[in-house]
Amino acid sequence: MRVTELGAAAPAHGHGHGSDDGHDHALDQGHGRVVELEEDILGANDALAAANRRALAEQEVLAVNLMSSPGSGKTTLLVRTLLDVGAELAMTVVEGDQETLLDAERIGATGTRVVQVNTGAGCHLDATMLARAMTALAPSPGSVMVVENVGNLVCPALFDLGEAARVVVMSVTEGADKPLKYPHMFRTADLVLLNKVDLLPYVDFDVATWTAAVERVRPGVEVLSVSATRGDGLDTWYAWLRAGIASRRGGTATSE
Ligand SMILES: Nc1nc2c(ncn2[C@@H]2O[C@H](COP(=O)(O)OP(=O)(O)OP(=O)(O)O)[C@@H](O)[C@H]2O)c(=O)[nH]1
Ligand SMILES: [Mg+2]
Repeated sequence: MRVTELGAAAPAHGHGHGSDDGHDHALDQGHGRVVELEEDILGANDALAAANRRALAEQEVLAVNLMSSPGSGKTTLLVRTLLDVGAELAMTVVEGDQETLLDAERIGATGTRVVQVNTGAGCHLDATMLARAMTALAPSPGSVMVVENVGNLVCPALFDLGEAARVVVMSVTEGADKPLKYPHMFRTADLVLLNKVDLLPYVDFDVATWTAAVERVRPGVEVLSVSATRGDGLDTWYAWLRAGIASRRGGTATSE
């Protein structure tokens, strides 16, 4: 059977993190003003993200942008992380969701300081939202601030928040082809976590195929297999966080 392929008519436009992506699905040659507006929005966001990045660097706060499709296990991983190393790393959390305080309540139950940002119809956090959350949270110098973005494998990738690192979570129930189908999310990742590996015996998910797909989209990126519920791989994830905050603190070792 022949498959007809229709690509985006106009080139995508850049945003922070040095990628070449944009909301190109809305663009075509008959919508020049839409292109301009989009560039304005992304340009304004990038300027604010740069200000956030400067402020976070000055305060020696490590900001980690945690992204995935809905339900991959971001909050579950965070809750477990906070219980295990939250005090050691002085962690705070910004929760992004379209509606509800549900995730913030799960985080708050661990005793961690958390701010919930509701985006309403919006599909991602942006740099303005993070700036407001940073003011409300006032993370302490030398701490780790994790930002759980809105569950969405597309839009959050396009908006730089001023984070120091991007962590993409994918779970084994989503299908090994997803890095190829949603490349923008993986293309700017600093770390990719494969979650729910406890379910591997029960799902049709080929880890080698998935790993090759990640490598094709983001060559050389660090990949970790984890189970937020069973605990697999979490020590390596915590070591990654410790190394990140140690370098942010100017190379001094963190307390164990
Ligand atoms: N078996 C298994 N289930 C998991 C694991 N991690 C998370 N889950 C389950 O997956 C479901 C979704 O987890 P959440 O942590 O809410 O996912 P999320 O990415 O925060 O979801 P959104 O915030 O809605 O995008 C819950 O039922 C979790 O218990 C895991 O490692 N193994
Ligand atoms: Mg969540």
